Amino acid sequence: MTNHWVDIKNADVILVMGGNAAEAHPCGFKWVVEAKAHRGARLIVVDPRFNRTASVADFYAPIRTGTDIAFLGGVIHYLIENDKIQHEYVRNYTDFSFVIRDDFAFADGLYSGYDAEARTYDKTSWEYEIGADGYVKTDPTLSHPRCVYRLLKAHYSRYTAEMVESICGTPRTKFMEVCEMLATTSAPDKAGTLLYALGWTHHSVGAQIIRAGAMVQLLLGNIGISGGGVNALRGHSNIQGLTDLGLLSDMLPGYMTMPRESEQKYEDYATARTLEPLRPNQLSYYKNFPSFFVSLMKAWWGDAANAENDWAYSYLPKLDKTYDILQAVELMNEGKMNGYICQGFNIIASAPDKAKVIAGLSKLKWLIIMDPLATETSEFWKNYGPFNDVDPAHIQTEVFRLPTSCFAEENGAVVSSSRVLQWHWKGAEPPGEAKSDIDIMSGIFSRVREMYRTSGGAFPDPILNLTWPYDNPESPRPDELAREYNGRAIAPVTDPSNKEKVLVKAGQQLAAFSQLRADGSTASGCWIFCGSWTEQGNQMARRDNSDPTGIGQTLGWAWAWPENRRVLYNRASCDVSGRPFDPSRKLISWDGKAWSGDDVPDFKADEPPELGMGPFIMNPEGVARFFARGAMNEGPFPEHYEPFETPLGYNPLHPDNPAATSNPVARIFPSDRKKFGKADEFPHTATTYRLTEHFHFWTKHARLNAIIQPQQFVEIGEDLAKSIDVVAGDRVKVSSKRGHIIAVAVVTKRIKPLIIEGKKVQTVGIPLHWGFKGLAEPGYLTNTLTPSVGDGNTQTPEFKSFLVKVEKV
Ligand SMILES: Nc1nc2c(c(=O)[nH]1)N[C@H]1C(S)=C(S)[C@@H](COP(=O)(O)OP(=O)(O)OC[C@H]3O[C@@H](n4cnc5c(=O)[nH]c(N)nc54)[C@H](O)[C@@H]3O)O[C@H]1N2
Ligand SMILES: Nc1nc2c(c(=O)[nH]1)N[C@H]1C(S)=C(S)[C@@H](COP(=O)(O)OP(=O)(O)OC[C@H]3O[C@@H](n4cnc5c(=O)[nH]c(N)nc54)[C@H](O)[C@@H]3O)O[C@H]1N2
Ligand SMILES: [Mo]
Repeated sequence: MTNHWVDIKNADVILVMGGNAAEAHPCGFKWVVEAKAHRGARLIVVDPRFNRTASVADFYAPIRTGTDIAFLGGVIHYLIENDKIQHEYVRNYTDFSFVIRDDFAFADGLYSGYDAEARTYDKTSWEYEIGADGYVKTDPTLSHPRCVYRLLKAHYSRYTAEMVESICGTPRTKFMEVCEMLATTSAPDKAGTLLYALGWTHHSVGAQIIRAGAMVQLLLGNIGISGGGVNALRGHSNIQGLTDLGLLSDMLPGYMTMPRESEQKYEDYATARTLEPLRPNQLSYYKNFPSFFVSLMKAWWGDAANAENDWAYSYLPKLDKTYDILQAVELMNEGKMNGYICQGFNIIASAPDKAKVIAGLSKLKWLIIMDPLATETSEFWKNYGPFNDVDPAHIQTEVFRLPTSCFAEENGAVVSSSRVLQWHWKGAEPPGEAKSDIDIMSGIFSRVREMYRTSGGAFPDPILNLTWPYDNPESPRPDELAREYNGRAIAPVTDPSNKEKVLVKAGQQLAAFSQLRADGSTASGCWIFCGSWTEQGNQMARRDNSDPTGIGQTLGWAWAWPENRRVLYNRASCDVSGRPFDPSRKLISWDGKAWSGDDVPDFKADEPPELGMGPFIMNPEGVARFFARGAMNEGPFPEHYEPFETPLGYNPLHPDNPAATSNPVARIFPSDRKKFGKADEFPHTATTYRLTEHFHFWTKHARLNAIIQPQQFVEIGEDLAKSIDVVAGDRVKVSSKRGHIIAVAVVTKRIKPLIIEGKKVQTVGIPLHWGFKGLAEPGYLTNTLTPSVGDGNTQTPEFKSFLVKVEKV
């Protein structure tokens, strides 16, 4: 979240799109209820189903799955055409006036530089024009034909309300009403927030949907302000912590990216990430990248990481490709992977195309399961009749089950969607032989290291030299790890402008990431967590809930990264001269000498506004981008592409170019290409989702949850039910190109057919919680049905839009 949970109560308009917050985030959703009750906020839901959030909304608009870019592109078009933009904001805080290179182009649904064979773009032309002074050229009059404003306006001119209706199936009048409500927040004293989750991410164009949402918020001046923001409501209770700590395979802690194969030299790696300002007097905070990176290497390898060996850069793997889940399953199937560790991961239940996952696991030599429960994955090799129809005689994979504890049986911190790190204390001892994940990983590590020590290996240095400074090496304590993430001074840390002045003594905990150094004098396991465990102790354990101005800025409650800041980009809540756009929702302001207020300024604390530094200090431009330059793989502006399984078979925006039907850069493995279904065989569009009563595949092991939601079902609309002669309670077979499930039909008014390009399209709703282990009635894994195709940027699977057929059984 750019903002935080409590701040939702400050919004005037709340758009829930691509998520079902009342169902999947019922505790956080109370702040939506607060906003409605105390501010008269209006809640809008745009969803293929009239879901539980819609049932308490002021306005609901239906949409076909996988078409949110068309909808949001239509909103952008509406805001520009009707002049409903926060002018002062976009003029000063975005790239509206920046001039783009003249070889940049968009035609037939593709941007300049496309390589159809490799399914990638050469992004060279997606860049600014640079002037003789080395800075981006701008045209503050916005009349230059290649300034970002003009390109943006031209790009979305095709996204008319008629086009939105035809692609999304959203009736034009409903679409217009959503636009009008959102547009009210373009006033400087109005705030609108955007809450999304998987209804946006689980698509082959997921990352671009989120960008489109962010662009709407920028036009409205809704980013950096209280009651605004682009707010990802995260999933598992500590999934935010997982990404923060770099547990995605292409990330290092603190969102530093892993080196690529082309970056064999440290210098190349660091230069590409150490960003110098692109406009005069901009901060470009990533110019400090080496401080973050070197401190990480010192935390990991201590004295073995030094200036002479480029901070042990050679120890880091250099990625030849992204090793995400789809890639892992593909490598298993190709016979290129020997073993796999599922730590808190029920892969046959949660990854797409179950048959492919089972085939992959069956080729492994070994599989380790670290989990408190006996998951489906741990018994993937057992025959469970129709629910898991495998032949154990043909599976030789050796499966090891290592029972773990749960968070309630451990001390530690959980990072919430608000970026708040909150410490908790164990409430019980783990049962039986269960051990914590830390103990299991430490046990494996110490044994592997011993084997390297005694028998050698191809490259023992990174293992043998790893810093392991814990009191009990077999069982590091959470507080020891937390202190290490924060970081400490190895040698005295001095003031750069006065080398005599010592800021932190050797051995002391650091107070903030501004104290990190690139000369090896500091160590920090995760630079964005710097400040969470200081010389003053554990900041995550703070429990002061005072809220001086009543807008929910409880800076004394736990600790938020970065630097205890609660609203990111909060400099943008003030006008150019440093006065809040809306004094009633003030976060910070310029008092003539410094920035201060009820949040930690996201800015250089003493930078006078008149010097013109932009509020988006992490960008070398200092402003926010409508034009994504090299960042996104599909192109600088989001464009609508159809889901890989499209009910239409073409892209209504580019009917004559098959290359632009679906995301031209989404990753598809050759073996998956033949596993896409077509609308003539599988006419209905399906989506998968969660229910409040269950948490994924684990609560079916808990008696009370199994009682309140005992049996697998699918939801279909009355119109579809009638056409296949099904009444509520009948059993139906839902098939896709990849397999089928059988479940009870819930016939509902909450899902209606949509008219897409003049054709009736039905939506089928499939909850995901069932499986063949646990106390609920055994069921099929929903992911028997879903396709294996990854988003063009994140490789997230297209779980939310695929084609099925429904029949009565
Ligand atoms: N009770 C409970 N709570 C949970 C979880 C759980 O299992 N149980 N899981 C947690 C996890 S890990 C996560 S990631 C979050 C997920 O939180 P959510 O994303 O809110 O959950 P979902 O139910 O997967 O999907 C949300 C909505 O997206 C809609 N949708 C589907 N396709 C589209 C589309 O193309 N466009 C739009 N606009 N909407 C679409 C669906 O109809 C559904 O209403 O929930 C977390 N909270
Ligand atoms: N079709 C479809 N597929 C989906 C989704 C969808 O919406 N539709 N949603 C996707 C999303 S957002 C997610 S997050 C994934 C979820 O996919 P998974 O993460 O694979 O699903 P969970 O059931 O949450 O599995 C987590 C496991 O962790 C175990 N666990 C709990 N606490 C601990 C612990 O402290 N240590 C260890 N080692 N294990 C623990 C639980 O017992 C459980 O078995 O599914 C994805 N798959
Ligand atoms: Mo999730």
